[in-house]
Amino acid sequence: MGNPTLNPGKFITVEGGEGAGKSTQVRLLTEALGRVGIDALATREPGGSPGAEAIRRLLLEGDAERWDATGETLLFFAARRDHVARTIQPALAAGKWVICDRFTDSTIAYQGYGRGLPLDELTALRHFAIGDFRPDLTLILDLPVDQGLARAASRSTADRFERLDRTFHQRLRDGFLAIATAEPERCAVIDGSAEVDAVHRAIISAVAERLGVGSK
Ligand code: Z5A
Repeated sequence: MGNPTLNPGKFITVEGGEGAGKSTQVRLLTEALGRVGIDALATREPGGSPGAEAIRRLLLEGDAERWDATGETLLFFAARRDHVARTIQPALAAGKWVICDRFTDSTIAYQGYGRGLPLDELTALRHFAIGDFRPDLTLILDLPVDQGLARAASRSTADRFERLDRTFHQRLRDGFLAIATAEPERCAVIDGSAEVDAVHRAIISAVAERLGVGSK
């Protein structure tokens, strides 16, 4: 799979723990890009293509222990490969920007830092599944674990992942911040604890600074 820098479009991923506000901010960013004349596609993981949406149902439904960490990881990468090949790369090649709610950093954070799989093996699996394909920019929405869990709890019934314990969610937060520290050129950490509009403004600033576009 090719590198996104060879595509005319840009690939932006939005990451973070439970209730970080990713879906909200993906929608707002996509709308803001549209107002400055950028054709942007919002998508999500797991999912984003018919095959990956079918795998999403396998992943999110059922008991917390339905899959072990390795089986779960293979399903996430199978879904991701389909999503990249059938949705993301064709959109980028057509000149669209793609804004994705979660991507490979979620696997590193959840299955690596959270569930304890070796990070080097996840990196090898990433290469097997999607080669060198990477986001142009990753926005990591960071906020205290309790605040995120409170938001997620007020919104819906818990899925398999939200039923995991608080220490798991703290490892996730630490994992996302470690990813950002390791790859500062690709990642921008955004304060996700602020009001929706303030988070959106911080995201627009990061996109403008890193990718050179503004908003109206
Ligand atoms: N997963 C994995 O383990 N490995 C992987 O590789 C991948 C995923 C790709 C996908 O679930 C699960 O799969 C996920 C990780 C795992 N675990 N869980 N759960 P999902 O797609 O169903 O859900 P999610 O991605 O986890 O979404 P979320 O965390 O539940 O929500 P969010 O998208 O970050 O936030 P939101 O829906 O925009 O907002 C949540 C609520 O907070 C909602 O009521 C908003 O109105 C409110 N909100 C949003 N922003 C704010 C602010 N700024 N202030 C106050 N309230 C706010």
